[in-house]
Amino acid sequence: MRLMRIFSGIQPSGDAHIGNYSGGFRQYAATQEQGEAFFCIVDLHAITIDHDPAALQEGTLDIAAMLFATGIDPDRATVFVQSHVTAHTEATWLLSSVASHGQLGRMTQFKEKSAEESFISAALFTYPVLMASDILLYRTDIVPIGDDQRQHLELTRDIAQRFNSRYGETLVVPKGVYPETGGRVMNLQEPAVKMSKSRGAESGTVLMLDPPETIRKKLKTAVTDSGNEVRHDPEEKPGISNLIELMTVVTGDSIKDVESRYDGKGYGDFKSDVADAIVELLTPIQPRYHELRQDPAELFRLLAVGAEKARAESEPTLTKMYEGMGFARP
Ligand code: AQP
Repeated sequence: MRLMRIFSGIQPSGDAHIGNYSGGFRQYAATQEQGEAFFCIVDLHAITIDHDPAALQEGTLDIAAMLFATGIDPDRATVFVQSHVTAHTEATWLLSSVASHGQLGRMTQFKEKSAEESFISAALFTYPVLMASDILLYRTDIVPIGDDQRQHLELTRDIAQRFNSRYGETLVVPKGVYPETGGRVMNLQEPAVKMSKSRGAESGTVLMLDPPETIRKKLKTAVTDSGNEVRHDPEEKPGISNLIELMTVVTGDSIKDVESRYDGKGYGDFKSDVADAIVELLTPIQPRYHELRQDPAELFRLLAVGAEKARAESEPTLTKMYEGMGFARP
């Protein structure tokens, strides 16, 4: 019987934050237990907006170390770098022919990012097709991701279905897996803006490598709402609701548990407890990260093993795509 296939990607585009933990790292560690998992450091995605060439390699190793530090087992899951497996860029060209230009133009992330850039690259526009290739090449069943990627995952499903209906059953149509809470962690200073590596107030972005005192300060100064009641109501209380969700992400408790524990207690105590819970979560992760990160040769070795497995798994799908589309193969 075929094992369930899991695939997800993360960009080496800056310092990983607690939002990435919520939608990414913790879901990767959990889903690797469920089947054959592939986790990809999507460096080709990181060049869609202005990037610093000197930082790309370092950022790639940073993310590799963070993946292993947060619990990815290299003997169980395949961790690799996107640009090491050329099938991804090849498949992107093939799938571009079944991706709708109009649908790509409706992608919220494209609209938001292009509004901020002085130079809008064609790659920023076609990025979701590369993401579809990443996922579809591995015959993926489930994609653990944050809520911000929901629209791109729907596009991936549309692309797969269109390919299959034009060229015969070739691609597996994947499902997105989203966290029950913390699917979209917001910036602590701007509760209407998603916490992000490259955007939003730095003082409202909790980094995976922040020292405890920085985390405490960021939580203490987090924007809250009128009143003093710890209640989850994203419409009326976006600030406190975000902190409640963060608490559930780092402790595993439900929203109801958190609300009843803080019934009658007020924002001050709650914020300081959220900070403590985050510090407790990150305390074992940070030294593991630093140990792994100081040995780039070992990280490159693990990534080479991953790339070899990824090449072997993706090549047959690419071949089937070429054949289905009628190419004369060598
Ligand atoms: N705020 C968030 N809440 C929950 N999940 C999030 N993710 C990102 N931000 C949040 C999830 O993390 C995984 C890896 O993200 P990514 O680096 O590939 O993509 P991104 O969405 O572009 O992340 P950033 O941090 O916002 O980066 P920049 O600023 O470079 O665009 C994905 O599963 C994502 O959903």
